[in-house]
Amino acid sequence: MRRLALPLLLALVVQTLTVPAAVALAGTTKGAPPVTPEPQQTITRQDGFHLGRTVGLVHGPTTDPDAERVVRETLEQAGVRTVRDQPADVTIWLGGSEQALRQLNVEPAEGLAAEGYVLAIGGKNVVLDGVDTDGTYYAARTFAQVVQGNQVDGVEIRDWPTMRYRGSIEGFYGTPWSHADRLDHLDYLGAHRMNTYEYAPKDDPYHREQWRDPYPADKLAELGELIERAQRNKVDFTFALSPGLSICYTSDSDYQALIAKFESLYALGARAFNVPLDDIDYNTWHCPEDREKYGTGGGAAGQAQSELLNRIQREWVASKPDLAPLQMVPTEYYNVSETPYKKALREQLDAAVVVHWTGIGVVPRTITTAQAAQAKAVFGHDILIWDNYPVNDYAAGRILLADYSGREPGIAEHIAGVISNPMNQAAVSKLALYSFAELGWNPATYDEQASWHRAIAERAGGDRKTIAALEVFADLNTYDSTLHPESAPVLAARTAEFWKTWQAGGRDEAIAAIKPYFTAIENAPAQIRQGVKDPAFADEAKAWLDATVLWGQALDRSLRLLDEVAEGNGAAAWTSRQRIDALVTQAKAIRDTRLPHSNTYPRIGEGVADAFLTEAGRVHYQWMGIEPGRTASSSQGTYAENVPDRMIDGDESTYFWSNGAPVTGDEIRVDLGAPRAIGDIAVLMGKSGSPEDYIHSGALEYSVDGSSWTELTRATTAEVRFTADTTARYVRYRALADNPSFWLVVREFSVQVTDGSELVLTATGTPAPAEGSSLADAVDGDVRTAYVAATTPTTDDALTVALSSATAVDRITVLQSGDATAVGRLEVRTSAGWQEAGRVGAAYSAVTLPVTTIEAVRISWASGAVPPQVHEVILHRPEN
Ligand code: LTM
Repeated sequence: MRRLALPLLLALVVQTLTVPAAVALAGTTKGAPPVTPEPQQTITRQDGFHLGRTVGLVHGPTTDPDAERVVRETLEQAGVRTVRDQPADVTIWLGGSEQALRQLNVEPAEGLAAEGYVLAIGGKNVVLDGVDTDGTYYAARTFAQVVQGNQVDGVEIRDWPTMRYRGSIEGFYGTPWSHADRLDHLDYLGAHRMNTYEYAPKDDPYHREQWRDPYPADKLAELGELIERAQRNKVDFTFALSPGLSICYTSDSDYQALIAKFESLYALGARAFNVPLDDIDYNTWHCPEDREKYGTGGGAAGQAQSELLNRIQREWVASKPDLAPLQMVPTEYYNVSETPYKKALREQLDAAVVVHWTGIGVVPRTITTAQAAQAKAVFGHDILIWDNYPVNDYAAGRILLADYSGREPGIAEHIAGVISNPMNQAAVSKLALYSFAELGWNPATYDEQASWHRAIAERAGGDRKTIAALEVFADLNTYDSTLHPESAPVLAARTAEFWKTWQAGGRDEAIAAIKPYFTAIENAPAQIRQGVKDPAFADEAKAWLDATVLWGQALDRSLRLLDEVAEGNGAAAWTSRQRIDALVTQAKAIRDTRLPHSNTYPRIGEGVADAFLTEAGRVHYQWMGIEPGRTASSSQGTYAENVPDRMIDGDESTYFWSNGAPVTGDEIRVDLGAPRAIGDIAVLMGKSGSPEDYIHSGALEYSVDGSSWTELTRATTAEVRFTADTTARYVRYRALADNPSFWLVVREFSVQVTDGSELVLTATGTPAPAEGSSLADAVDGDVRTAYVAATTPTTDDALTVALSSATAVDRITVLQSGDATAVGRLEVRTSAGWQEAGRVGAAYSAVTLPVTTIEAVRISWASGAVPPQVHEVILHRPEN
């Protein structure tokens, strides 16, 4: 650590590197937001002052026009009306002043790392002393953060970045950012002392598919504007060109096309360049000359790539003294295993070239110091971490608002920097980018949770209510399957507590405890729309905010449903149930405008909010007498719409599809709803097109209680069949090893019930169902689906429900749509024939009868004005 000059007679507090800035400046910057990223060294002084209305601004050796702009804006906001270009009562020394520093007894920035600076405030002087012009700019940025009103507190900040590269790479698939998004993003980077923006949107055709084609004039003009904005923010605009889908490495004309494209950006002012070769098949050549020259395999690909990159570096980059070292993204960017490909890069790629690496796994949960050291060793080049957080192109329907976690600060010893691959939503990505800035600048003090809270506070402009709303909203948008494998952890803890209290009989207490949180969910979007200063945040998050209101309302209504069930008010409960289903349907109809999210609905607390509604629905079902039917689940997330229920729909053309490769312990499960005697089991995995998508080593197991399990068999095949002779409620197939990169498809997971305890209802009758509905919907144990008749009934029409075995029943409930209720006579068939039991004619019709063993139920419709819409015919068994 550098020796600090301590001003005599001033009471100083020297902060250690581990003390957060909020504390470091406490006592002198009351209520001020912390300086971010946290400076390396901060010493508070007692000689703060008011800036007043007039200040002098004097330029020193590392003065900088962008720093001056920031300082002038800051002064204007502080109420300074006149800025003179000579010393005044209060003087700003921009770019250093030996004399002013000496007066303050502060050492200059000289000797600090590149981009470092000293900001000294005291005795009516503000000295912004950059080690270079970038440093002066960062001093100005820090100055902007420490001014409160017209007041500045005395402080000496000595600061420098730990990592060379800090910022972002727009490197995702799907809808690229707009021009306005990018301009705003560059301002954000500059304000947070991040110095890198890499332009690499996979779906800009001129970046990848049509890499040889020059940009049209309008696109080039936009790129020029971006470069200019980047320069104003001290950000290195890094232009990336991805030729790997079609390049012929031995072709001079392809090399010239690449250089011509780079030259067109150089002419606009770009001074950093990257050649990403990720997500290509390096076993495929695009011209016979390459195969002839290089042969086959990873080593051949590494040699071909190295030769291309070396020529760019040596002939083009080296000929232009103002260019940064060339960057590349290797085809093997996601691991550190020794391979012929990496060996070729290590031994043949020019030493100046910087290599990107994503950590182990494309979206790794953690990046450790040891892994970073391995990456450096195996690639043999400077490593720049392309960190796939908070990118959401692989998680359609999700925005990722959790903390930036799992990166060990010690990685800084082995890598040149960390840049974020952000979301398709630029403004929403700032939540995570805030923490990238902190980790890159000062990893020693990086605290992922504290940083996340500060990021939230920044988005909320410090407003308490908006902070609270953002935290509730962020909790519903945490799950990304890797860094954050848990969905909505706060809501999950609260709902778990709810059911614990509920099951212990504390119903009112349980409802009272959770209701305010459900209300907070419903109200959070309005508060966010009003309180988040950046309007782009609410615009981009619109689909998720709209959906959150609806999920909040559904959760709230589910509490009313539970109340109504507890009171035995079946009609009111059915109304609530329909309302909840309508809210969820509405939430699932929402679409974002960007790809890939426009293909699916916004996920809100998935697996937690919906599970609460399902559980409340079960309580309702149980009360009505609907026996818990089968359900299917998976420990993995779902790819697109291929939900686990598709494993048990009896249709082999539909399937569950996981959103990643199963790892040891991952499972698929069928819950029969109650313990039953079971026989034939079949787990049919894989499908044509992805035949390898199955658990390559698994165990078939059953359980009565869901906690202790017994193994039935093990398998390594895509189709697993076994005949059991036991009693079970749950059957699962569990991975015994990590899958070799293949995901999981399950076409069907069937479990035969052999003891007839599963009562099967079969519906027949007229009027015929309308398109899209079926008679079976009236008896499928799911009140959300309905048999909707195509026509109005005549007196000859009836809905008949046959039971798989004669069963004792004491109540029959018929649920119809609240919008259209048909009238009919309810009859039951016993061994003695048909007899009338009552009438249906309302949305909720419950007919109680003496315990009667019945074989079938019939609703004989009266001729009427509306086609019947029967959501469910429910037979209540007395033993339930
Ligand atoms: O990560 C890299 C180097 N390449 C791609 C990215 O373009 C993509 O955004 C992420 C996340 O899906 N995964 C990749 O493999």
